[in-house]
Amino acid sequence: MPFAFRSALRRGRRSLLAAALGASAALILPLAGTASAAESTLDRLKAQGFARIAIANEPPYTQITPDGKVTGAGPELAREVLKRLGVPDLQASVSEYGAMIPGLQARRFDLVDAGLFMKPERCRAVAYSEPDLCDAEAFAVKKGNPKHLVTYADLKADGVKVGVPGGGSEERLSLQAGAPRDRVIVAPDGQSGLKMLEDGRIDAYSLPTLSIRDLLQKAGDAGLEIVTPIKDAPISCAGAAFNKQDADLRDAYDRVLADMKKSGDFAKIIEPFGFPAEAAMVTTREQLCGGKN
Ligand code: 6CS
Repeated sequence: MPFAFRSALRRGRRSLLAAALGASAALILPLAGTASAAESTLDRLKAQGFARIAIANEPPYTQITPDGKVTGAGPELAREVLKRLGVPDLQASVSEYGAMIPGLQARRFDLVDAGLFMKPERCRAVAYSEPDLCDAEAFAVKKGNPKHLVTYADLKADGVKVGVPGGGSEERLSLQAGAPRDRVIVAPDGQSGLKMLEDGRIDAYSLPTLSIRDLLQKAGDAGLEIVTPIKDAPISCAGAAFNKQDADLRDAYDRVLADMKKSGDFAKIIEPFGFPAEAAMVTTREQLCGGKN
């Protein structure tokens, strides 16, 4: 092949290549552009300076104070871990427990740290951190517990009605124990649940022990009492929950959480809210999820 041609070819090939490269450069550029799409969620949170967190306003797990401050064991712990990861702030939105996982999947929130207990079906839907907040289940009942409700199985008894949070563990535990659907009543929040009990519309209101204790203490109604632990329900542990695609963020979160558990900072944050740090340190995500998460 004559030199000129070869060179032209080469030129041609080069221009082809350049064109291709150009094209591929053009390709690479958007890819590079999209590389930003691959920017990690942690990078995005650092850049925006805050993380969006879902809470249920169920003290001591999560609480919005009258002056609008977001607190409770979950947000205080998440705030400290995220701060150590370079994300200085949290922005909270109140959500029902049943809407938290769909909200994570739809990226309406960046994380949940509201005491969303680890259950295998939830572990299949989101990426959990290692355990943080552990608690038993409880009932609020009328003084003297007139219907002798001490287990979820007791809720099967004729005419017994129980109040539960929508999409929460207590709803699932009541139905799994055989309580008929039409006698498992969703209460939008703790105050409404107690009001339904006081008005005799339900015979028991079920939430975790620390939440029922907080509600009764604030209600100061001598006509109500707590039943805990509910013997046919496990001790449950929650963790911070993330979108399944944010395993990197979850892993980074876990590294800081592990350091804080070792240093005692974890206990310093959650124990003033009534949560035993030890309980979250003698179990693992794998055990609670019944396998890898
Ligand atoms: O994870 C749950 O479903 C439950 N956790 C808390 C802290 N409160 C109620 C809710 O049902």
